[in-house]
Amino acid sequence: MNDTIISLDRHIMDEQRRYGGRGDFSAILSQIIFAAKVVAAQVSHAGLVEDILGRTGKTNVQGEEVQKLDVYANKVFINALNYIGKVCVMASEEENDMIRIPDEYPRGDYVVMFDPLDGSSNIDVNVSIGTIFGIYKRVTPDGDGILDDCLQPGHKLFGAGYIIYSSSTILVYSTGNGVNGFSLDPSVGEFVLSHPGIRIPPRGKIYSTNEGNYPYWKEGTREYIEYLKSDRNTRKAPYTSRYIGSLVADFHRNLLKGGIFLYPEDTKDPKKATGKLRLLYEANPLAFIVEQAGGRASTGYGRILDIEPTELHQRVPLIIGSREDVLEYETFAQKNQA
Ligand code: AHM
Ligand code: MG
Repeated sequence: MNDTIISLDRHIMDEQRRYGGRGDFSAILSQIIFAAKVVAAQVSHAGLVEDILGRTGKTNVQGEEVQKLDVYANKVFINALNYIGKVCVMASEEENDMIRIPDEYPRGDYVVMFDPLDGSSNIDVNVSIGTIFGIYKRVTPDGDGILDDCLQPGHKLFGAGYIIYSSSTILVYSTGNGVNGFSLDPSVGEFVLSHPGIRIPPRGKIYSTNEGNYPYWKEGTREYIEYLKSDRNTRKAPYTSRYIGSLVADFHRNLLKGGIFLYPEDTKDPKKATGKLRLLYEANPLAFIVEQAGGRASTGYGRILDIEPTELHQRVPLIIGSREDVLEYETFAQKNQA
């Protein structure tokens, strides 16, 4: 039996000692861990409790109105973070506007951006879903955080991570000193270090994309996917296709095994003309993690982390994964702009 299990709390404390800090970030992370455990517990019951599967307006046995799981997760994360005095403003994919800290609680120095339950169309069919978060230092001096605090480029991220609710619940995060993964041990109710020092292979053999969008992709993207499926590619053998349709799950697999995930812009749907996925809640945190693991994240035309955001719910093309694969896509994407 292993008697030197490293809990996530211990790891956070070790990182704080090693890299300094006042413990503010650790306090935020501890609340995210708590919220993740609450959401994980609900997700694991979702198959049993019919009413929490994607339906609202129903009442449960106590006569309370039942919330959709993504709405529930949103509230759990807000309530875990809004009272600790470390955060000045938040923004969530589930909310139209920024989330103010209630008047009765102090404001802190950090900004938290999150997607509380990504891949929510997969909830009803028992497929993996996840939470994604990014943490910035505020740019304004004090008081309520404002839009400028939220609209920071990803290279300013102080830390980022995700939680995947699957056969086990795993939390992966980085504060800019590499990437580590922790699995929730249900017998003790703690996350324990299971994936230390994650590095993504420089080249993979998996591609993940919604190929149903092929007719609406631009020329360069189509050619790239044809190239991967042929034996003309660098591997001299067709790539394997894997697409779950939950970004966190597709990303996590590729992070561990190597490969490329693509959600490029779409010429059919005007809403997806600039991509589907959200810069602040999805693309930036995962781009930060993949770079910390030695990979690359790009729009096809430039680095995700360099984008200066202009609005909260901004969408971007997201091409992310093994460094050599993403760089190769970028050479094909030049044709998209011709
Ligand atoms: P959501 O934030 O509404 O859940 O949408 C994001 C999800 C991602 O998890 C996934 O990568 C993508 O949408 C799948 O989109 P599609 O169904 O168009 O392939
Ligand atoms: Mg999402």
